[in-house]
Amino acid sequence: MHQLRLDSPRVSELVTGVKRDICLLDRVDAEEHDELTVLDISMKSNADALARVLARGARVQYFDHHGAADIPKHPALEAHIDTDAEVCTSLIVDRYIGSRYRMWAVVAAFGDNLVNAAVGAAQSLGLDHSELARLHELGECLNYNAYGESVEDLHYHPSDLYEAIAPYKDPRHFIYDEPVFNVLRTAYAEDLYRANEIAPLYEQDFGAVYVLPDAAWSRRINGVFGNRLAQRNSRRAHAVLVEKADGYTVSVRAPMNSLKGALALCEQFDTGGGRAAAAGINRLPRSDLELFLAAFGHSFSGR
Ligand SMILES: [Mn+2]
Repeated sequence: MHQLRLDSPRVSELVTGVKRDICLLDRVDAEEHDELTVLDISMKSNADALARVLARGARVQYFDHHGAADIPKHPALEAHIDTDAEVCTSLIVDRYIGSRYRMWAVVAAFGDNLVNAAVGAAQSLGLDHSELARLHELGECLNYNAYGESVEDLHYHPSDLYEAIAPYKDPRHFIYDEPVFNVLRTAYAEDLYRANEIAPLYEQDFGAVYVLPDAAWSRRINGVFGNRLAQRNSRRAHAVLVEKADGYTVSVRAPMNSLKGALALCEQFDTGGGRAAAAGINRLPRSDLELFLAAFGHSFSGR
């Protein structure tokens, strides 16, 4: 959205939330002639709400990289959907606006753990190694701030974070001029340190499963912790579970060298969804833990 608004500024109402809060269109009370810009939430999860706002006479511009099922044919819907595993929403927007704010697209691609795609997109920018490393770190920090059960778990409300970023055309200036980056970087390092202290619950050559305790830091770090594990061991699949009162939330990362199998695993459970490379289960009952471990083994052992 930052790229789009830099390219064509407009006054709008921002509807956002934590990463798992994906049914954002449900919260939009659209009227005729309203213009909606929808980013990075699956059309599948928002299908009913999308049909509703279109029926009310709103126009919708939709950018996303999640599995879409059926894209409705409607004259007021402009859909930019690309489910390629090496593409994220920021790169779809980059394409749409003619790469005018490529550096921010690179930051976001790093945030989505699409390291190769980010480095590839950065090629034309002529950055040196340390600048690229800084953008990588910024992407991870911004992505890290999206993870939590509710916004209370986060360091910044996502809309406040957007307001902080909004004036900056160049992410390098944001890094040096705003305290946000340092706050997030420090907090991120602390959370990651705690996660790294935890031994896996299940570990095989082909994958490992970790369980983090019921705490705000676990809910913040589990996604990026999963990305870190995936980067450290690219032939392994990883699942990171976070305990909650009645069970677990689950995030699964497919092996980086195949980017496949995460969605197929998670879809076997009622509240599972996501993409082939990175998927999750919103609520895994405690009694289903053994079932999940078995399904994880079946999915990734190659047997
Ligand atoms: Mn995304």
